[in-house]
Amino acid sequence: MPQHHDIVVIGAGFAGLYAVHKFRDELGLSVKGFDAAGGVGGTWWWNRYPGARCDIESVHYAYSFSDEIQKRWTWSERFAAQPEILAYLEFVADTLDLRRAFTFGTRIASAVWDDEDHVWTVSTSDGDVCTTRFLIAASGNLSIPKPPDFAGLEQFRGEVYTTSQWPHRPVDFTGKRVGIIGTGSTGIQVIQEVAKQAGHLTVFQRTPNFALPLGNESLPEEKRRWVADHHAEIRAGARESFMGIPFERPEISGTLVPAEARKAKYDRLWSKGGWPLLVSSYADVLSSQAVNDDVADYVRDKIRARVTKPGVADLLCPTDHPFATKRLAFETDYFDVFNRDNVDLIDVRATPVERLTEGGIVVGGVEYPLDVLIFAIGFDAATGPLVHLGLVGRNGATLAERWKDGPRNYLGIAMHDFPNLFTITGPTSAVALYNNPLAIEDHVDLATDAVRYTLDRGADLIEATEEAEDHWSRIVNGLLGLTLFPKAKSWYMGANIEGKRTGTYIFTGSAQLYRQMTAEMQQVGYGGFVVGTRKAALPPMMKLDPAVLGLMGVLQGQGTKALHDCTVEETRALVDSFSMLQGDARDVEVTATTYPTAAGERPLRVYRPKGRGGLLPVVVFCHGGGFIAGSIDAVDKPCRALADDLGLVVIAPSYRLAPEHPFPAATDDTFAAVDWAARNAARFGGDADRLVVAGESAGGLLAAVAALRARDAGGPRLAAQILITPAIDGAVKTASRVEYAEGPILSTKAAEGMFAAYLAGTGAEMSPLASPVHATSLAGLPPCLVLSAECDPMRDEGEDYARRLAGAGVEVRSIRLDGLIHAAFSMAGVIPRARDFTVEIGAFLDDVLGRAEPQPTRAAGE
Ligand code: NA7
Repeated sequence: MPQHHDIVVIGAGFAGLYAVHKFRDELGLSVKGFDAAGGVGGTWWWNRYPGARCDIESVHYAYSFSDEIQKRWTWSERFAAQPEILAYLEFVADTLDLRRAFTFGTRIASAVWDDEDHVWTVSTSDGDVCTTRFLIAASGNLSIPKPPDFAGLEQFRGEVYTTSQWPHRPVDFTGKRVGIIGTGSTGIQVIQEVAKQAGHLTVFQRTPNFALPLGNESLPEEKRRWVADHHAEIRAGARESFMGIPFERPEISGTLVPAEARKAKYDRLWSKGGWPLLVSSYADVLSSQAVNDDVADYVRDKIRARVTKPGVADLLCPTDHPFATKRLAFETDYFDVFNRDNVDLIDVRATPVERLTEGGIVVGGVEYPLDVLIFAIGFDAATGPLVHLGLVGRNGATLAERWKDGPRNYLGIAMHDFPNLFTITGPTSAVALYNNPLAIEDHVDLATDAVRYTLDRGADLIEATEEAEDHWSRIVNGLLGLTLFPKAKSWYMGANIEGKRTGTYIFTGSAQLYRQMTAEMQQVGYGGFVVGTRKAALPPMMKLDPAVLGLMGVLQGQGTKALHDCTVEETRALVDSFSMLQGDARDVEVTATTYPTAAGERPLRVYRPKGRGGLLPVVVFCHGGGFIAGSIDAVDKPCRALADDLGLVVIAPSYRLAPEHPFPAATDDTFAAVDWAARNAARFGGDADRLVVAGESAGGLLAAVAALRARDAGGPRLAAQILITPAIDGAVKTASRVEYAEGPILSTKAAEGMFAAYLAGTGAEMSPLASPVHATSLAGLPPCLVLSAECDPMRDEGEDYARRLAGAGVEVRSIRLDGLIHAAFSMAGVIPRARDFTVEIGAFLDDVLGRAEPQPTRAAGE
């Protein structure tokens, strides 16, 4: 009988070591580990090449789970070199007595799922077989080297080294002619070192990379101790940051920042060394081509300033991919190396390597004689390490087959048909853009909790559903599509390996967002998994449009306060700041004027598309902001777009806000604006016979009330009403107010607080002017379009109101937009599907007004 374990862990790097500790020492399960290496350390056991060093600061590139370990270990440099990181992992393994769980020097040959007994049968390269209930693949992301496939490789008589399989003895390059292929992070590190020793170094470069100064320094003894003693303080907030390191927060966008201010910021961040230029500059550096170009130009200027050999500087300047869309590299004297007489740079993009000979490399018919050849050509990243495990799931499923079009899984950690398997830092999980030790802890914690959850329920099986995989694929693909990453041929995209399918291999939302999604999945009882025979419904966030998730990630990265925690002033500032999310302002005619209210004249803007003759329909648009915030400034761009897209005269009134001006100030003002529009539309080429009242959110309620008031006052005559994600009834309890109680963006608590501020002390709760649901009858109201968003706490009340209108004989169209959220309508700059609102409004107006204006097309991908 093969030996049986509760848990088999594959890999003894950061992930495998922590996994053994968690499952064995915390859950008390029987755990067996395997690693092909001769000891612990994973990546840091294998990658022993000269110059191998981590580019995350030492204090952050470490476990966080044990205060004792952090305090007992001190780091000698700001960025630790490979021997020190390996020593750290050996120290951790000894401290926690982890080595005894492992068999080293042993590869996993296969792991086959038994669907009757619900166990995995694991076979090793030694021919040993064991069974396990749960399988933990802690096999890393960058552990399968890309094989060199150069013609004539076997003929080369010199020494050949691969950086990730470096010998355990020192390699001496003194006086030798060395060639290096590969200028990624690894190549850049090794080139810096070898150039100083080799007789001559030839670098064969296919793609120049963006490399930033590392800013390494050795830490004096007292600083080392101080860092160890203060690690908790130093790392505080790490998990709430984009990358798992508490860097300075970026500004939300670089697009509106003047050039001098941008340059000053880049200078400051550059001088810090490491990642800040990317992560602390602008949140849209990886999504806005213009912002990215700006940073890229800055880096290229820095490279040109360093490299003195004519022509070489140009060759070293990356131009074929946006900044940071290939993994950023970090350097100390990489660019200076090319000023040395013993270093040559050969461009193998213009003329690829032809072949190897006995004595060198031939490029473009020229032979470069070499004694030593070093390959730094990268890895079959993300999927490679898992595909190589020989996993066979239910009904003979293999990953090679399943993933031939790119990886497919749930949260990057689990797969349908591969039950009881957890892939730590698996493809599409938050890892490539996240501080790996923290990613690993997060994923191992999740796997441990999943196993505990399963066993606590007396179950022996946990498995992701196909539906969950579908949603996860939609999300990670959508998130990737919002970025510039697809513009690079990188391992992030699976594009570095010939024949590998290019696609979504990484999670490009922030690590913080990923953590929120996994936490929600746990909160709803392993939503998207089958545990035993029980299938739990998908977590609400899984339904969100990817662009909404991307926005959430950006707002989290800004440290944006939840609306319900904001003061009135903070709410106003936040709502105004959302205008940053609205994209470019359309070029339309804008007239700023005023309209009379009971409290005097108030500002109002009229928008009219350019170049359109004749009378146009008129839409009075009431902005949102929960009665306490919002302004005609904040809604300027959506009004311009409405006018331009749909050929409308759009009139946006400012109205008095609570709490300074509670009910009925806002409804009185907006109704006065409708009246003004009816009387003044013609001045702006508007057709008063085609007058429509519209509004978003609180503005939706004001629009609905204005329609009611117009009916009861006998005018103005309205042709239609358009309610966009309207907040209709302050007091109502609906399912959507429970399901989306936390938002995104608008929480139920925030909405209730805003409505309470509007009605404060007026006792108007049951007044039809506070909410039209209190009207005795809704009959006789103009045709109504209600646009609701699936993931909006206000969704149901808008849809319920549409049903009530229909019940009263009003012509109603009610459309729910899947995956969208409250306020999405006015976030077109970051949520492409915001355009769906405009499309629906255009179609509705066509029908009720009998117009035939050109319509915008739907957002791409819809
Ligand atoms: P990378 O980043 O994949 O870099 C590999 C380098 O090797 C890159 O410059 C490649 O050029 C080059 N390469 C690969 N194949 C060839 C061929 N056939 N001819 C010429 N040049 C070639 O791997 P690294 O090891 O540097 O870094 C991996 C990760 O380790 C890094 O991202 C960090 O997370 C740590 P290409 O760009 O494909 O033109």
